[in-house]
Amino acid sequence: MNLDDALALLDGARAEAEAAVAAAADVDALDVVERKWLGKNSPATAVNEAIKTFSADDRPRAGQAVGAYRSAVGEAAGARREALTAAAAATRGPGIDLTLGGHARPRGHLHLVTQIRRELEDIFIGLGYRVAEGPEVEDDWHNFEALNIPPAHPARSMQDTIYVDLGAAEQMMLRTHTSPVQIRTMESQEPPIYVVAPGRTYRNETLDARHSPAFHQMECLAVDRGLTMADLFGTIEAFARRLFDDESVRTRFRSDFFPYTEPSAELAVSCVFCGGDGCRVCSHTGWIELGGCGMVDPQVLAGVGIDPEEWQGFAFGFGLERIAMIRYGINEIRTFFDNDVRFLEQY
Ligand code: FA5
Repeated sequence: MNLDDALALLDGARAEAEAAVAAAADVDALDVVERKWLGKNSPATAVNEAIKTFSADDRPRAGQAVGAYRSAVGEAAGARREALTAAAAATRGPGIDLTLGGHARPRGHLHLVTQIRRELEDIFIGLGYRVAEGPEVEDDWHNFEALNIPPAHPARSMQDTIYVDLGAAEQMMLRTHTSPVQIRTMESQEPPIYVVAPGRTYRNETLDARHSPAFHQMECLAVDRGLTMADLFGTIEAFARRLFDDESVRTRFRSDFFPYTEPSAELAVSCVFCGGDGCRVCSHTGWIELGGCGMVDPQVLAGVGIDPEEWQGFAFGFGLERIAMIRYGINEIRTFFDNDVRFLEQY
């Protein structure tokens, strides 16, 4: 083979190869065409073999011709391969592309109030308490009367709620606090008693930043021999330090009134944001109110058949939303039940 033969061979081969590429009906057929026109037995290889017999002047021209042939046929095959693949994908429809990876389902988590409730339960269980429960729809005796709040008592007007009349004798209501669980526990078990009772409570309340008609409280009740206010104060201090994970948190008790405790106190903790110096969260007082507490009134003990000469008790109750608001600096109670995932997923 001389140079002219080689150029003629490549010219003819190129035309044939391009026609074969265009005629390839699928990718498999195209593979066969490519092997034939660009592979080991192709005209390009034959010319390459012959080049070494050419004169030094002819070799570069022959080499260039082989290069031009390879790139022309190679490009035509590449374009045809792309077109065939796209056409095949279009006829398959959207299909399943296993290389894309999956769509993970977003995982939820417990509501902030439930998290706080469980954390508090753990703290009190660590102190030797049991968790008690009571119904959200309560009767008059447990919600009011057994707690020294008879029908005309002014404390009732501060805790108005939804009442359900079940005939003349019976009136049920949505409980206004968790204190009725104190009564239910004392009615059903002998002292010594150490229980906490978390749960939902309801009041006829205008919704504002810190008050809601439905909220959560946690009640704590201890009945044992020889309990004093020192036990009450010590228990509250221990729980507040554990809850806020801060040994410097101080507790404050100010004289207050609840018909079922005597003496009674309002319970506050030093502001965990400013350490008691005063800031926006604590309205510049340095203190944040958590709830109420006191020594169980001897009359309440006697009312459920526990001898107040032998047994003494202390109790306290506080709001769970309030604790969460303090702990995380949340200033709007509505956010707890708006159920906006953008808020809830932060905690
Ligand atoms: C009581 O409910 C008493 N039963 C507490 C108690 C228990 C006193 C045992 C003595 C012995 P008070 O009404 O202050 O007290 O409510 C206690 C806490 O519940 C408040 O400090 C607040 O944190 C929360 N709370 C009360 N009303 C609402 C409301 N409408 N929305 C949100 N939280 C509330």
